[in-house]
Formats: sequence, structure tokens, C-alpha cells
Amino acid sequence: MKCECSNVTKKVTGDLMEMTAKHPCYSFDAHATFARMHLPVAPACNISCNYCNRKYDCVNESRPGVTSEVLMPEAAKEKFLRVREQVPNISVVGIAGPGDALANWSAVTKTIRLIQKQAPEVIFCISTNGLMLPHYAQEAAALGIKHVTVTMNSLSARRGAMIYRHIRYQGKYYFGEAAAEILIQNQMQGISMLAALGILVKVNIVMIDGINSEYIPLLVRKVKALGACMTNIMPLIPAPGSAFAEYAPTSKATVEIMRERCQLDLPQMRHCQQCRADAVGLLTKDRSAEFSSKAVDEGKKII
Ligand code: CLF
Ligand code: SF4
Repeated sequence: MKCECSNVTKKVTGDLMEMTAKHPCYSFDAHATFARMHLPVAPACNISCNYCNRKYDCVNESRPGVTSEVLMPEAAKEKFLRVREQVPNISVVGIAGPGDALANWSAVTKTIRLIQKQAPEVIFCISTNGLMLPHYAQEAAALGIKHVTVTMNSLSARRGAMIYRHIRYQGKYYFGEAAAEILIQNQMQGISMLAALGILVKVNIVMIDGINSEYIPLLVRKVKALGACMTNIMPLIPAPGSAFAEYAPTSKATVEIMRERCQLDLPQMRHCQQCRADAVGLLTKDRSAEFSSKAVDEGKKII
């Protein structure tokens, strides 16, 4: 089985291709067979996206940033061991929030090391806004991470300022175009560092009608030049309580047309489920509710 990324970058060795063929997000063929679990060990975020509202305790909602609980590294390892017993086809452990993986780097590294001791075969995957990538790309590679998703929505600080409220970088808050400029520069530098380190970079793009939609093909070509191997264009989900709450959701049809257009430049992920930060199971069959601490406690009471 060949992964999409091997068509784009020569850095995909046999081992990495084999590993990626079991990654349900990077390989379409894997998504019906292999499961992933997200460990919600990253509550803090260092930027503020206008489409974000990280809401806890909502088991009925499936969108990025939602989780029923945040875990400390030890508890995350315990959860992994518990889940693996019942979901043996877990191939990937991902850190996808509820904040940013790199804004919680010590908890993330601790979690990964704890699990690596128990299950060296697991593929680790992290998802980030990219602000801290220039600082942590080397460490991620040293930890053995081979799959990183960077969410990047704009190449222009002017449009970026419409998407991000602020960033917190090296102890200081930045707003408006100054914030977007730093974020974009770090995302671009980070993607090229990761690619040079042999990490497969997928870029997630939130398609927001009237803000970044017409510039997405340009963005896709740019991230390809930087070394990304795939993009995942996702519709805006206007989260209640977020600055974009009243914004029109991007239609599936519009996203699909954009994917078709961008496919000419780079492979497109088309099976993304915009998962929760504590998602468990096959992409198309979320089992997170079965494994929350509340569900486990209730199970103990019944026993
Ligand atoms: Fe998770 Fe993301 Fe890794 Fe997959 S999800 S950190 S790359 S293991 Fe996958 Fe979920 Fe879409 Fe993400 S379907 S939201 S793309
Ligand atoms: Fe929310 Fe993620 Fe944006 Fe942080 S990077 S504000 S967690 S969407």
C-alpha cells in the first residue's frame, strides 16, 4: 500500500511509507481499517482564532477543540492502555488539543515518552497552529514524530488579521497584522524545517468564504514549495460563542470544488472528520464517549 505523500516527497523511505500506510488521516486506504486516538493533554493555546471556542463536556459535538476532559500525561498513558485493550486496531496516537500541542510541549513530550515505553510501534502525530514550530521542530524529530499537521489559513497578514485576534509569543501579546505576520512567518519556517527533517507535513486550511477562500490555491502552492505533502481544506464550522459564530458555514460543495482545483498541485485529504480533541476509534465511528473518565467511573459503579 502506497501513501499519498510518497508521490510528492522523495524523503519517504520504505519504513516511513509502511508506517504512513497505517495512518488513517494520511492514507485514505487506511481509514476504514486503522483507528486513531487523540489524547487531550494540551489545554493551553498561544493564539486566538476567530473560529475557535474550546468547550468541554459536550459529548454530542464533534469538532476540533472539543473534549470532555483534559488529561495529565500519566492519566493519558493509562487511558491509552485501557483503550488499546478494546480497540486493538489503534495505529496512531495524536495530540490535537484542545489547545495547541506546541503550547503544551512539556506535557506532550512526557506523554509521548510514557507511551513509547509501553508501545514502541505506535505512530505519534501532532497538530499545531505552527507558532512554535521553529523552536520545537528539531525536538519533535528527535522524539520520533513523523507526522505533523499545521493549520495555516493565510499567507497575507492583512487577511490573517481577520482570522486571528491575537498571538502570545515569547512572553508578549501581539494583535492584528503584527500578530498574523509573526504567525505566518513561523508557520512557513516551521513547515520547511519539518520537511527538511524528514517529517510528513499535512497542512489543514479552514476555508472561510470572503476571507481566505479565493487565495487557497496560492497557499497550497506555497506550502508545497515549502515541503508539505498534502493539504486538507476544511469547511468553517461557526462555533457557538466564537467571533465567527454568526458567520456562514462553508458548504461542502464549495470545499469540494476547491479541493478539485488544488488537487492539481498537491494531494488533498477528503475524508477528514474534523475530530474532537479526545476522539477514539475509526475516523468514521467515534467512540470517545465510551472511554471518558465519567464513562469509566460509571462502569466501575455498575460492577
Ligand atoms: Fe489526529 Fe490530525 Fe493526526 Fe489525524 S486527526 S492529529 S492527522 S491523527 Fe484526521 Fe481528525 Fe481530520 Fe485531523 S480526521 S481532524 S485530519
Ligand atoms: Fe483554537 Fe486551535 Fe486556534 Fe488555538 S490554534 S485558538 S486551539 S483553533
